[in-house]
Amino acid sequence: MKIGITCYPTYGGSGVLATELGKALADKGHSVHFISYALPTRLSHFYENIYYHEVEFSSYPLFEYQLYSLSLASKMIEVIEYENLDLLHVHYAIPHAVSGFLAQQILKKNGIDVKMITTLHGTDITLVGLEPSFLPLVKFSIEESDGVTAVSRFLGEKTLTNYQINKDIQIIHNFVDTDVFKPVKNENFRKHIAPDGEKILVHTSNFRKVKRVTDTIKVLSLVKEEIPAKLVLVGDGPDRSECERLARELDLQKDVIFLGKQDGLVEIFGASDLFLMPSQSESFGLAALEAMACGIPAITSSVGGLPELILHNETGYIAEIGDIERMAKYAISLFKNERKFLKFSAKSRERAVTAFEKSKIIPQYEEYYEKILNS
Ligand code: GMT
Repeated sequence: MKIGITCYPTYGGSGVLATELGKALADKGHSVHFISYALPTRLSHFYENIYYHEVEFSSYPLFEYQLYSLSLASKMIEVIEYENLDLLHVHYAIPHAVSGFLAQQILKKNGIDVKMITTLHGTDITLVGLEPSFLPLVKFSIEESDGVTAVSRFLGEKTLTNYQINKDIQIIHNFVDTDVFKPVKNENFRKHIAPDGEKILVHTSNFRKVKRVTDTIKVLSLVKEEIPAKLVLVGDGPDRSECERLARELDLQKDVIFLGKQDGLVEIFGASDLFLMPSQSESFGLAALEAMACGIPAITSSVGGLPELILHNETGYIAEIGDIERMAKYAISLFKNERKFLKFSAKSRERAVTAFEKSKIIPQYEEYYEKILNS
């Protein structure tokens, strides 16, 4: 199959998922054409069957703002026509599904009928998409997509109710490559971060408000009242300065290590004990899944699709949004009981392998592609 994939190329779950999907499909012999404004972060080296088409920005004195959605639609048309694509799969509704729809309509006039599948990832439905100016566009583009998938049951249901849409939405959970994300021991990094054997909490995100990264620092502060611990923060984004300010205010600047954006997540998880995801809203929690595959239990908020991933009291714990005390209590209970911690760690890995391994989820996408192409 020849598939066009459009996603955000930046540090974020939807782009990561789309890129991993493209890589997995290419491994299975499909031709995958990424169409985006930059090379997706996880396309770090050459992969057979993967092609990249960069959206060019046209600058003209009259255009005070970049016309990205239109440039994207133009590039989609060009690639679909030239490469003879069977299918366009867009990730994150805004603006990708709208650009895709436009491309489809224009191609139809040239006698080319290409199907479009939209995968809904999270804030495209739960936050940005609900802004009054975007809502009609999101609703329209979902209704007009030939197929729609959502990354959790929660997100599928939210889409139908929030946008009053009557459509079949296929639920396909996030996945992880458990041959890549696996338990490893990174003693060097552990010693570097925690020279006195402190426990290591870890969080990775794009530091947006919705991630509540400051909560991870507050949790660390409470954990430290009972157990020596450090917090490793991976990623960057608008809330990073606020986090740095809070770490200084709580006198934790030596205990909170800001690594910024990093590719080597497996190595970082290999030196970590516990993953924190205290999000305000989280449609699935791909980063938590990747940590679990590395044998790292996760403590998360109880929002969105997280209960579809985390087995409370088995692979980690779930607490109410903002319940810092409870999250800290859970962390301390795991750190104080080595047997329980090891059990949670093994169960986390097992859950990643049995329920969300790449080889189980990719065929679901392939079957869905076939279904839409034959519809
Ligand atoms: O924030 C988003 O909705 C965008 C997206 C991203 O690019 O960071 O994240 C979402 O997609 C991931 C992959 O499907 C999910 O695992 C994340 O839970 C989801 N993030 C949120 O819902 C906040």
